[in-house]
Amino acid sequence: NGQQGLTLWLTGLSASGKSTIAIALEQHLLHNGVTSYRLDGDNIRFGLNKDLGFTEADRNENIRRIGEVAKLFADNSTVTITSFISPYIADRASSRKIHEDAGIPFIEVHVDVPLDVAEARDPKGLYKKAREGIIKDFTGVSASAPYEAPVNPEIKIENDKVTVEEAVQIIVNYLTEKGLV
Ligand code: GGZ
Repeated sequence: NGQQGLTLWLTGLSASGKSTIAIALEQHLLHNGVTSYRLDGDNIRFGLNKDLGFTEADRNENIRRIGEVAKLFADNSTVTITSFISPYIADRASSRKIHEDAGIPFIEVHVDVPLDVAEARDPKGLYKKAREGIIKDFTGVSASAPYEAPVNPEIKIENDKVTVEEAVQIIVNYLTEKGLV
């Protein structure tokens, strides 16, 4: 495997479409012979990070551990795709730093939709529960849980304006242009 390992760090609100893009991107890469691995809530928050909730401190630790794990996968020549809200600029910057200190590319991908679009989608009814006060500390809804949008991400996908296939193509085009795949 002569592939250069790297991390594609997806960030965005709940229901912005991160997981859908991550799954389609992983499939695309695997079909093209690129070893890829996806880290998401299903394989991290129910395992390694099952001791963590959604306070600011727990999210900081969630993202810290995910950044370290992503770096290990990428260090083993894998195109690693992380799919977490990762709402804090400082935490994403820390993940970037541990990658860049190891000479591993870190590509921040803002999966951007307006809050009202994410809230209208509400596939799991979580926004509704957050508005009702049943879920506390809900990103974008609760004052305690802001989403700090990336200021200068490598890639920004306006995910209320493109299809999944187009989103994948935007990311693949970036990787190709940079000579990373
Ligand atoms: C945000 C929450 C919360 C709260 C449960 N705030 O849309 P989902 O359901 O499938 O994805 C969300 C996921 C967010 O976990 P992350 O590990 O990505 O968050 S972070 O990066 O901020 O640590 C949502 C669900 O968990 N969920 N409670 N209070 N999202």
